[in-house]
Amino acid sequence: MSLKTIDPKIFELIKQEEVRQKEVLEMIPSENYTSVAVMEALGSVLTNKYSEGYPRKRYYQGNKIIDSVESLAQERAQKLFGVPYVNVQPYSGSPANAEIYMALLEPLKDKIMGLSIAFGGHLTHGSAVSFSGKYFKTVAYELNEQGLLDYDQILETARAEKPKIIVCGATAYPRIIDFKKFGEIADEVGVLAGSPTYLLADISHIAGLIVAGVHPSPVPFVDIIMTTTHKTLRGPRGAMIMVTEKGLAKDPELSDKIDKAVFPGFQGGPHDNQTAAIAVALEEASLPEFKKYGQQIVKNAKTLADELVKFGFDLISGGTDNHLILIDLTNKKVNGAVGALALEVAGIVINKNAVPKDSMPPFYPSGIRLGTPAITTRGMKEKEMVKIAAWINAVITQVHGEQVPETKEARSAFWKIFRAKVRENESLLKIAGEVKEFCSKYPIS
Ligand code: DSN
Repeated sequence: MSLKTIDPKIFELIKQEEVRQKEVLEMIPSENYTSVAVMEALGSVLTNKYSEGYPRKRYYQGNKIIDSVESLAQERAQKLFGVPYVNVQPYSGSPANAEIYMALLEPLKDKIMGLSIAFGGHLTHGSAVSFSGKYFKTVAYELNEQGLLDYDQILETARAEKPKIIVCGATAYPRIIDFKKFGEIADEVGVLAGSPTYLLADISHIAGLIVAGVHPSPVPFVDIIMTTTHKTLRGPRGAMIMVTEKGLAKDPELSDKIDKAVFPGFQGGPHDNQTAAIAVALEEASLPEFKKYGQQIVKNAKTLADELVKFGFDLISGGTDNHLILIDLTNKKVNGAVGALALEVAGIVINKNAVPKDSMPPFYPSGIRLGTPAITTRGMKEKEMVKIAAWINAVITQVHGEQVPETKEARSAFWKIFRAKVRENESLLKIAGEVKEFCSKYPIS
């Protein structure tokens, strides 16, 4: 029986979401539109199968075909990234990072060093509210006054703290990451500590850019790489853990340790439909068009950044090298949550985000984060970015002065009133109409 017949409510909600995705500018930098081919694999009969274990070593029968699917995904990832080993089973990025820590660290004893979440790191890079900060010792590094990674400070902290694992990678860092420098830091600290210091590159945001050759690859310099598969890589939700030649030279058992941590350490049966969809996305990413796509993502982000700067927006680090722009709205007298909601009302979907040294709480941060992967997938180019920047400026101008109060009680009262008011703002609704008309020219295939 079809979805429409068995569950018209869910059918209708999916249709509504499809329309929403078509009619707005999706500019959350971690989101993208997967291809129909990826979704076909994801919605296939492979979802029916259990396949605990790995190719040719399964704990369930009937896995001959699944073995081929998983091996194909592994081979494609190995070739695309140039690594000797890939585990394609992690359900998503957070479990994948947990699995890496489980493989290499002793809980409550060993230390993770990662970029502070307040400066653009991910929750799983050692934040106190995630398992990474609860079950392991942690030390964080920060960005400098210019909003850039400060490799001297990172080296100094690493020397003093001797972490067992250093994480390089971020969810809100708009600049090139110097993996070579991170590699030198990890190697030096390993010598000082007298045991390996592993370097993990979390490339979730930039994997597609690396494949396209528009961001340097971490492969020669790091030991382990984790990436989600659904951001610039444009696959389904999922993740992969890769082991490099350097990592294997440091620890010949590294891939075995990772495999054991993924299954049976952390997960049960892999989601074979997800694995197949990852394989499809990797195939797509190996095509020449994908290089052009990656180049265009960056060109678009740079154009958008330049235009926003012209309107007086305060971009962290002054601009971007990748797909992502982080803006501190303080000089515009607009809170990040206010700006994000106003933009949503106007059909521009971005996310509120903390900025370095933010004095506001995470639900009402001072900034917004936006990116170009999804709108580039729709075929938008530099001239469209100019138009989008003008809309963003018009929206933020509309909510100028809408600051979030300092106390918790006043904040809730303010938010309730603002939320109702902004949804009826005629100027924003007019922009939403223009955005909808504009988006109709860029179909999602
Ligand atoms: N939630 C992802 C992001 O938006 O960057 C990271 O997990």
